[in-house]
Amino acid sequence: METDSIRSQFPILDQKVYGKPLVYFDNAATTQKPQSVIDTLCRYYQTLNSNIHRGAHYLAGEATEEYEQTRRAVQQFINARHSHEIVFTRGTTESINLVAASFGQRFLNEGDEVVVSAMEHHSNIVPWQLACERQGARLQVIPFDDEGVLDLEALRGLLNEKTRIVAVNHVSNTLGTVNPIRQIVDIAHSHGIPVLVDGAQAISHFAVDVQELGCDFYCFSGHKMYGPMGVGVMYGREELLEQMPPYQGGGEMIKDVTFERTTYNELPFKFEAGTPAVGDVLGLHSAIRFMQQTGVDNIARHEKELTDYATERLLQIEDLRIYGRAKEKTSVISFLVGNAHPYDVGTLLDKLGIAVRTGHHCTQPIMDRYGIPGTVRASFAVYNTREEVDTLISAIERIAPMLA
Ligand code: C6P
Repeated sequence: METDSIRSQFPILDQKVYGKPLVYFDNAATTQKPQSVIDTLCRYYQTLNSNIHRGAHYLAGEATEEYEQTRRAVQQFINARHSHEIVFTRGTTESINLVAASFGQRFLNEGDEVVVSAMEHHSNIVPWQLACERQGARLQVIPFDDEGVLDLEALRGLLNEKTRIVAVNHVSNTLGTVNPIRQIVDIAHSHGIPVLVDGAQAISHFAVDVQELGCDFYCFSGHKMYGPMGVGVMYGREELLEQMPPYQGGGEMIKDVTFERTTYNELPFKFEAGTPAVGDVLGLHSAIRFMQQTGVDNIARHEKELTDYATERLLQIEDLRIYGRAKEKTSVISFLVGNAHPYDVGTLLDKLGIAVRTGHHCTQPIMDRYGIPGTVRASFAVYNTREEVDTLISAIERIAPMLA
């Protein structure tokens, strides 16, 4: 894989900030977009813009066709059994809220339990807390060890006849840990309990096969996989989606409306109320094409090499600690240097042209687990290079004494 030819597809990378070449290491927050995705958005608004599924005219027909083609592309990309198991949302957050609200309404009752892990993003905690509050259910939490590995024995101990669902991330956005989803699914399914996977940080890093994982729901965002903001996916198994009530009411999700009674549309439309982000959905199709053309396995290999290299070099810096040392991890490195506040490190790195994220990364329970206020987080994508890692290392070596 030629990193130069990949980088040349991302116009935003070719610029200076504060007079320094941009080193973009905030890919877990959002990835940059290749020209092909940007072109698709322009083409949609220049030649295709119209509302889908309803117009009797040419543009509406073409836009609908491309929208539904994207659904089939997503189905193939994650190997779902049916395209109607793919529901378009605004992103991971909306996907999880949809499941928590709808599944919660249908299956959660007083005294029931929902299991999440201690390394979840707030998006996979708060929607479940809201659902539990509404239904009188309780949240149970799977702990993780110092390295950032989930305690599966504890999970086994938490499951009982009151547990209705297990909701865990595939990859932690703070620790980088890749969780053993197949194993978690086997444990939960042996009790007849469904599993939701937050795939926000997995989908751009390695191949995801929902049938192989065996999960019941899989949620992700387009903007973290080289696609546009404003579009995401909720994959759900047909059998469960059929039993769940609509999340939002409005146009498109109905079959018949009278003041006495409304009947709902079939899957997936039952869960897609109102006008969707058609252009962004088409942009997601281009992002999938970009990943397939680059090769998902090539992306995984490149990012692993970069992460191993960066980890090794970072650990050579005096008094630098990495949070998240699981054997199975993706290209996220959270760290602290000496007693420097992460925000100060991030601000100084920014002035040197290096974009990282600092803070709790919407995972406050992880920070509480380690007793720290936050971390500095560098996260890599397919277009990042060893030279950029070297720039980061020299920058930290330069600023660490200033902050000691
Ligand atoms: N994490 C980060 O910098 P949305 O905002 O809906 O696209 O994704 C939410 C979300 C859910 N789960 C995980 C594991 C995530 O990492 C995120 C988003 C970003 O880490 C923004 S806080």
